[in-house]
Amino acid sequence: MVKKALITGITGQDGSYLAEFLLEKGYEVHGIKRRASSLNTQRVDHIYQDPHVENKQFILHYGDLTDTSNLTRIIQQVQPDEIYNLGAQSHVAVSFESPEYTADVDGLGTLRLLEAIRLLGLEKKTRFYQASTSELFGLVQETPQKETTPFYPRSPYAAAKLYAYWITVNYREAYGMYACNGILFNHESPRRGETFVTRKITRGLAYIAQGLDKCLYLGNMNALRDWGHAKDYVRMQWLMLQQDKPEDYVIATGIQYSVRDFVSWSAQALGITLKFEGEGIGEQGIVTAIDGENAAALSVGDVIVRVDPRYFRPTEVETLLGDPAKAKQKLGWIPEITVQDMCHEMVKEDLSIAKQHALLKQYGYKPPMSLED
Ligand code: NDP
Ligand code: GDR
Repeated sequence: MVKKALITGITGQDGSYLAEFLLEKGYEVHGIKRRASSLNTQRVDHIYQDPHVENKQFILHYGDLTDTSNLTRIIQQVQPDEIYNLGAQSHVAVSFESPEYTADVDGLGTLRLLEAIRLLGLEKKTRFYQASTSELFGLVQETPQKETTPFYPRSPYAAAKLYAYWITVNYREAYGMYACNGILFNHESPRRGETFVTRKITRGLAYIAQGLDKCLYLGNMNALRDWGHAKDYVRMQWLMLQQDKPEDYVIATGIQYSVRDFVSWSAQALGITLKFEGEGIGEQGIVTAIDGENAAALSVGDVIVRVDPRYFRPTEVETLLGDPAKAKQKLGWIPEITVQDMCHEMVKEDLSIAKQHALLKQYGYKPPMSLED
C-alpha cells in the first residue's frame, strides 16, 4: 500500500523539502495551499503534477488552518497515514503586529487538525507531527536546551506555539494518538523566506555587491542562534513518525553563532572583508578589502551594514543553543550540512539571482538573447 501524507504549509520552506523527501520515499503527498491573489507555489512548482495525469503522487488542496470544515473535509477525503502540521504565521516579529491571527493559525489551527482526526475516528490510523520550536524556550532557563528544559515564550508566536505543543501532548495522552512535537531550532536554506535574518543577509549583501542596493539594515546583531539546514531537519520530521512510540525531540546542531558572524561569512563568500565599528544602534559594517569580481561595485570604506532599531523586537530571544542528544541516540540523527556550508550555498543562489537582476537592469528589463547562455 502506498502511504499517504498530508502537509500543511507545503508552500513554505520546510513543506517544499519535506514534500520532495516523501515523494522520493514513494509516498502520495497531499498539501494544503492558501488561496492568494498571486501565485504562492514557487517552492513546489518543480514537483507539481498536471491534474490530468493519472496516478498522481502530488496533490494540492485549497485550505486554511483557520477553517475547521475545510480541514475536516480534506482529512476525510485524503485519509492520511501521516499529517505534518508545518503551516503557520511563522515570523516572530510579525506576530507582535498580528498576535490574534497568529494565535488562531499557530495555536488553534493545531487543535482543529487534532480534533478533525478524532472526529473522523482516525486516532489509530493517522500519525501527527507538530512543528514546535526553540522559541518555546525564549528567555532560556537552562543551556543548552533539551526536551526537559522549562519553556518561557517571549512573543505571541511562541505563546501560540506553546498552546500547540501542549494540545499535541494532551491528545497523545488523552486519546492514545501517535502525535509528536519536533522542537526544531532555526533551520535555513536558499528557500528561506526573504525576511528571516539569514536570507535577508545573503540576499541583501548579494544585491549590494552587484550594485543594486547600498546598505543592509539589521536589528539585534548580537542575537545567538543554533542554525542548521532545512534539508537535514525535514528528515527528522519523518523519522519521528516512524518510531514504535510517539515522543517529542529537540532538533539542533549544538553549535551557536551570532547574527554578526553570519553577516561576516556571507560577506566573505562574496569576496568582501568587513570590520564592525560602533555599538548598539551606532554599529556599522565597513568594507576593508575586496577580492574578486562579485563585489566590483563596492569600494574600501563603504558602509554596507547598519543597525536600524525598527527591527528590534519588544521582547527578544537573545540566545538559543540546542542539545540534540536524544535525537542522536534514539533516532540516529546527525546533521550533515554545516552552517558555514549552508551560508555559502545561500550566498551562491542569491548572487546568481542578483546577477540576473543586474543584467536585466543594465539592458532595461529587455535582456538580449545572449542572457540564455
Ligand atoms: P514558512 O514561513 O516558510 O512556511 C509557512 C507555511 O505556512 C507556508 O506554506 C504558508 O503559506 C503556510 N501558512 C501560513 N498561514 C497559513 C494559514 N492560515 N493556513 C494554512 N497555511 C498557512 O515556514 P518554515 O517552512 O520555515 O517553517 C515550517 C514550520 O516550522 C512553521 O510552523 C514554523 O513555525 C515552524 N518552525 C520553523 C523553524 C525554522 O527555523 N524554519 C524552526 C522551528 C519551527 P504561504 O506560502 O501561502 O504563505
Ligand atoms: P527567529 O528567526 O526569530 O529566530 O524565528 P529570525 O531569522 O527572524 O531572527 C533571528 C534573530 O536575528 C535577529 N535579527 C533579525 N531578524 C530579522 N528577521 N530581521 C532582521 O533585520 C534582524 N536583525 C537581527 C532577531 O532579532 C533574532 O534574534 C525563526 C522562525 O523560523 C520561527 O518560525 C522559528 O520558530 C524559529 O526561527 C526557531
